[in-house]
Amino acid sequence: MTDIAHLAELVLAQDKRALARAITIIENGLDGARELMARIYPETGGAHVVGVTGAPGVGKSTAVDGLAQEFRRRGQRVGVLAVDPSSPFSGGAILGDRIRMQQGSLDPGVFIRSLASRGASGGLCMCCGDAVRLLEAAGYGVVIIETVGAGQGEVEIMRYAHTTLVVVVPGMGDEVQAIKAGILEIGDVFLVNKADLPGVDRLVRDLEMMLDLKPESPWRPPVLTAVAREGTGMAEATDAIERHAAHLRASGGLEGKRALQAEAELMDLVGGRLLAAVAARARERGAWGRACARIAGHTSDPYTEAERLLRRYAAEIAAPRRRAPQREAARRASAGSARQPPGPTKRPRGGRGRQRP
Ligand SMILES: Nc1nc2c(ncn2[C@@H]2O[C@H](COP(=O)(O)OP(=O)(O)OP(=O)(O)O)[C@@H](O)[C@H]2O)c(=O)[nH]1
Ligand SMILES: [Mg+2]
Repeated sequence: MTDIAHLAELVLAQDKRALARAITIIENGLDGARELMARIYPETGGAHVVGVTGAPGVGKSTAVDGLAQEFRRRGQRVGVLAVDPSSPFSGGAILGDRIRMQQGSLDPGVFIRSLASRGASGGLCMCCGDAVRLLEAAGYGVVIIETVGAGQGEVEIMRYAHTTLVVVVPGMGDEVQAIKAGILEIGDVFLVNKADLPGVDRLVRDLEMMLDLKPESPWRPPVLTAVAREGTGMAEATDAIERHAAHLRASGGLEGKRALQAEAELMDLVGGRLLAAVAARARERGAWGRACARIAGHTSDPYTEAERLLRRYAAEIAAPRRRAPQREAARRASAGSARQPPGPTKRPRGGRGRQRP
């Protein structure tokens, strides 16, 4: 048995240390990451994934701790992922989170892990999705992802969530911030935290009013209040998450979300690899540089150049083995003499033969 196969078995056997090691492997894109995911994949898809987002300092970690404890009381095993999409140097903040959430982490039914944000665009999100799957494989029925509301990264991470809980606090101009950051669009449940501070009623009213303006839908996001630091409001928030999960199951929304997620992931993977392969080949032959020069020199436009590169190299990538020996033979034959290679070489489908782009 390979080391990865053994590791996958340990993860499935709910071994926490193996789980931590497995997440490190996928987080850093180490050898074996793909094999690991392939091995555990059949055992994934079982968790309800809750995304918790909101501006810095609104009490997300405190609330996540409270929610995790509440889900534990209800017999669930809970996995928590803390992701900071905005900064690759989030060690300090994450460490703070670890300490704050320690109460939860002493419980063997809770697994807490921070995911560093690094790598090229898309890398982080694949890693987040894979971390969720590892937690599912290890039998966590609820996975909570905490992420700072920081725009694009947050929205991408939220594509893994089935229920998105948006945390807001009074007195931060959140009313306006809320609309700006587009949280009204992503929130399935709104939690007005720090309800011990003034301005709570007003914020709740404003949020309700903004929700009234949205087109009617079968799920009306509830607006709840909490004092997460004291643990109040956590049971109600957990109720709301469970109600939303039941709504998704009953309405077929869960399948819809899964399909969208699969689509987005496949797009990322195919798109990323296709780009890498086309760019590598085109660079190797100088075509990439020539295309860039033509665009920069205004003798051609980016659309034309992109189309040209795709026609030439995507077709070649699609069927490299079938054509390669033929072309090699033709090249050898023509290298020895001034003669044209015998007969036309088969042209790539949709491409323009041997013309150099
Ligand atoms: N007054 C009050 N303070 C709270 C409440 N909940 C959390 N806090 C405090 O708010 C501060 C931030 O809490 P966190 O849970 O770390 O907030 P966060 O949103 O996770 O912060 P980042 O992850 O850094 O964005 C801490 O000092 C908490 O003690 C609350 O209900 N009332
Ligand atoms: Mg936090």
